Amino acid sequence: MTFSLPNLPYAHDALAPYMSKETLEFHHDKHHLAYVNNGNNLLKGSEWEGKSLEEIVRGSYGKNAALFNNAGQHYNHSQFWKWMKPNGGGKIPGALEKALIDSFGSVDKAKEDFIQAGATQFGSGWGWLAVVDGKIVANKAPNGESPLVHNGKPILGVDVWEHSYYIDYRNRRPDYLKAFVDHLVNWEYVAELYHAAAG
Ligand code: MN3
Repeated sequence: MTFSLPNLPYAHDALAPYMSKETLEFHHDKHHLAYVNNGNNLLKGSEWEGKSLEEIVRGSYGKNAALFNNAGQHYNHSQFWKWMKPNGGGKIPGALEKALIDSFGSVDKAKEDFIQAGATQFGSGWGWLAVVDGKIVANKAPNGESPLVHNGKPILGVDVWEHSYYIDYRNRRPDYLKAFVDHLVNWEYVAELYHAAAG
């Protein structure tokens, strides 16, 4: 397969004021496109040509850093656009809510641990909720890494590279993370991934 840039599932201005049109124009139209183009160039003639995106991400990790960085970021961003929606952050579907309570003690604690993971990722990277051994865990990873390469199944991720929030929040990464959780997360999509991951 070759990588292609997915369309945003909403208009560029649909997530304002929590994520601006300008941020999405740079982040989706330029940053994500660069990962797609660089990834396609690096994929050509490699042993991963013709594999699925997840196979490429897992296979290139630790073996081909340049390909991994671009394929990993293509995977992360393709999901990231779907992890958000206009008027997001509302009610969490029942079965996912129960799973969050079982894993963290409460929904508030799950949100707090997710925000904390993103806030404490030093430098560029992502904050994650992932299913590991049937439980949901919060963690963080640098650069283009994700739970996919750490024996987990990602169900929610937030980009904490500065390009994701600096236009709208400047250096206030914790404010961005709180707005992401309170106003942007598409919990229905997270629930869909949770059910697929938990079987
Ligand atoms: Mn990004």
